[in-house]
Amino acid sequence: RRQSLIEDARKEREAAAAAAAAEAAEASEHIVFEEEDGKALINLFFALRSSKSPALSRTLKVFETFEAKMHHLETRSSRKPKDGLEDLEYFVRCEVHLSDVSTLVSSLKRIAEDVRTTKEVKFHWFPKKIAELDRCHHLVTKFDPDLDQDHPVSICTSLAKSIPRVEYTEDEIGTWREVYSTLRDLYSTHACSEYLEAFRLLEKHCGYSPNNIPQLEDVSTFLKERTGFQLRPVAGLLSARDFLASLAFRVFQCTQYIRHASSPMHSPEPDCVHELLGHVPMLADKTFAQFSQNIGLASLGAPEEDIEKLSTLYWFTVEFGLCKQGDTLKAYGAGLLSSYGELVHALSDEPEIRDFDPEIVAVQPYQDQTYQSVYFVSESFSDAKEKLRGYSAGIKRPFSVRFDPFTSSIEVLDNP
Ligand code: HBI
Ligand code: NLE
Ligand code: FE
Repeated sequence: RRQSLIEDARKEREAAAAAAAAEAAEASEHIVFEEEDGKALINLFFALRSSKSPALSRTLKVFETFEAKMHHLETRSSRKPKDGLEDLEYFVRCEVHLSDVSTLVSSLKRIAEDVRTTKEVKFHWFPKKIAELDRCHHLVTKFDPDLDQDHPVSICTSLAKSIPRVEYTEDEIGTWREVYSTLRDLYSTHACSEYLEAFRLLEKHCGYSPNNIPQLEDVSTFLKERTGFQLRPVAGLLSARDFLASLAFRVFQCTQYIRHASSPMHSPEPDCVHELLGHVPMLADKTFAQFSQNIGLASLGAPEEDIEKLSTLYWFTVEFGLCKQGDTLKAYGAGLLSSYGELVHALSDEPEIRDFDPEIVAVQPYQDQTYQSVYFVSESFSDAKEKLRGYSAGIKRPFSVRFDPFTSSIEVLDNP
C-alpha cells in the first residue's frame, strides 16, 4: 500500500513535469512582449549525475552569478539512466539579461550534461498597427499655459476621426500674428530651402497667414498628400517612447493650444506655433519625412537607454538641427524655426557648431529650458538619413522591423 502511494506520487510528479515542459516548449515558440527591457525568459533542461552530488550547488552558483531570477526549478528522474547510475534531470525556468544567456548556458555545460535551452525574449511592448497608437498617449506633464482662460484642449482618441477645429480667441490670434510676422521676415535668410518651399505652399493652400491660426485637420490633409504624414492632436508632452513610436507610422502628435502672450518669441514647451511653423513645413519634405520615420522605427521595442539616445538625436536634428546649403548654414530644426530668439542665436557666432555624427550626438547632454549652447550641422538630409541608418543598425534588438505602407502596420522579423 505504502509502495503504491509512493509510486502514485512519482507518477503524479512526472505528469506535472511533462505538462510543465510541454507548456514551456509551447511558450517558447513565440516571443512575449512585456514591459521590461532586454530580459530573456529561458527554459533550461540539464542532467546531473547522482554520483557527483556537489554538482547541484555548483549549478545554482551559476544562476546566482548571472543574477538569474528563478521562476521554476524542478527535479525529475532521468528517462535514460546511464551506466546503471541514475541521472537526475532538472528543468529551470528563469529570467536573465539577454546578453548573459549564452555565457550562462556555456557555464552550465561545464558542470551539467545534456544542457538544452529554449528562449523567449522580453522587451518593451510597441504598437504594430496604426490603431494601436491609441495606447501611446502617456503624458509626461500636463501643460496648460493659460489655466484661467479655458480654451479647448481637445483630444481625439482615434486617428479615424477628424481633428476638432479650434476657435482661437482674438488674443490668441494676436500672439500668432506677432510671432508669424516676425519669423516670416527671418525665414528667407535663416531657413533651409526645403522649409521655404513648403512654407510657400502652406500660405497658398493651407490658410497660413498672419491673421489665421491654421487648423490641424487642414494641415494634416495637406501633409498626407505630400509625404503621407498625418497629424494628431495631443494634450501636452508625451513620453519619449510614445512620441517616437508614432513617428514610425508617419503620425506626428501636435499640441493645439498656443503659448502665453507674455513670451511670444520663445516657449520651452511645444505649442501650436511650434508645431505649425516649426515642424509642419519640414514634414512636407520627402527625405526629411523618411528621416523622421526612421527615428521612430529605430525606437520600437528598444531598451530604455536607446530611447534616451534616440530622443537626444531627435532633439539635435528634428528640433535644433542646422544644415549646410551652399556656403551658408541654415536652420531646419523646428525648435529654431518657431522661436525668433533662438533662430537668431543659433546662426550667430555665439554657439558652438559641430558636424553631425550620430554616435556623438546621441550622448550629448542638453537642457530644454533655454537656448542650446551647441548645434550640429548636417551636410544634407540624405546624408543625415544615411548616418542615422548606420547608427540604428547598432541598436541591439532581438528582431527587426519593417513598415508596410499598404496596411500602415509594422512587420516584426525575428532575428535568428
Ligand atoms: N511630446 N507632444 C510632444 N511633443 C514633442 O515634441 C515631444 C513629446 N515628447 C517627447 C519629446 N518630444 C522628446 O523627448 C523628443 O526628444 C522625442
Ligand atoms: N523653443 C521652441 C519655441 O519657442 O517655439 C519650442 C521648442 C519645443 C521643443
Ligand atoms: Fe517639437
